[in-house]
Amino acid sequence: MGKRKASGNANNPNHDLCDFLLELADYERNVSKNVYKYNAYRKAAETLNTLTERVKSGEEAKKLPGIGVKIAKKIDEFLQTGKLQKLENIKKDENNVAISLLARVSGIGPAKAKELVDVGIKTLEDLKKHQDKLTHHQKLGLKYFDDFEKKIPRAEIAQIEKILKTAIKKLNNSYLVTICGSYRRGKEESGDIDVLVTHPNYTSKTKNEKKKAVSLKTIVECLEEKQLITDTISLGSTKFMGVCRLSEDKSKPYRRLDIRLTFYDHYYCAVLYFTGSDLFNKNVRAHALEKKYTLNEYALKRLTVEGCPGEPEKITCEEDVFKILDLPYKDPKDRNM
Ligand code: DTP
Repeated sequence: MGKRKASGNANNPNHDLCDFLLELADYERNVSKNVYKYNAYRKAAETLNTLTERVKSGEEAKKLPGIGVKIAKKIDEFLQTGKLQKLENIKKDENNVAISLLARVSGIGPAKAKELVDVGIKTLEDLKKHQDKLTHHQKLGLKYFDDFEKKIPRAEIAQIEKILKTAIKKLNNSYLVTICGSYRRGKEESGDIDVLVTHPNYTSKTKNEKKKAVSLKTIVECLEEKQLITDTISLGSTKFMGVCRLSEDKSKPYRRLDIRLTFYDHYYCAVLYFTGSDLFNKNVRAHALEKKYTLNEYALKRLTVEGCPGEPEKITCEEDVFKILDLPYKDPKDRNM
């Protein structure tokens, strides 16, 4: 999962407003641990990110989804003064700044960041001197800190996609491979690369012996051989977390890469989930509940009268989920909210 949620659109006429909202969101997640406010600021930033015109006042912004009285007031303050006192105050506290910085390291969450700051580890330099306090993941996060902060241009993911698909299909032509996340939503830049893989013979009903023919480890080894995967953060039977780089160009940054192997009968729910955006997912899930269904990354299930999930619906494409939930199909590029 991507760490930093930048506005992601350099041509966005409300770029500075999105940035301050995302800084507030980061603060709420990392320091206050208020997920509700974190989501609210992110939603407001996403709304502003979709506009083609500059917002002229808080009053005008208030008419948009996800922007209430309090955020509108902050927008007015920023438009009038070029800054936000609340953020200035937050930045005055060096522990807040340190927690926010350390939480940007891949593998370090808000709790670990606070724990480190509490024992006086406040900078990346401090972290480098205390690597004994870090897990394997966090050490890699530190090693590649600068690279992981860089957004991945769409064209580079397209190159990686080609290498991945060619290599995996060479192992077995029936593998299905989809790069999800913001790339699938058509964004020009992404924070990381989220890959889903399945095989028609690999279903939740497949017998264990047959399942062995489909192996994430084999896929990872093959991509290591191709010199695409450079580091492994973790490798289980269904999830790989690691690092990749285009090998032909050593000036290219190292990138965070996740590969998930899912059952064929779960694949399209997984594709829907990992395409996001997370706010879009939350809206679909809420709608599903209204329709007496429960939806997650594995399945869509009707709720019984007692409110328990029943048998999974047969899902053979993303459209099936929309149809069953009585929602008009949304192209991935329209799921940015
Ligand atoms: P980025 O460009 O920053 O990587 P992203 O690909 O949308 O943006 P992630 O890589 O963090 O975001 O996650 C991939 C998708 O997984 C995301 O779009 C939706 C889903 N997802 C992740 N976390 C959640 C969550 N908490 N709730 C719902 N969906 C989620």
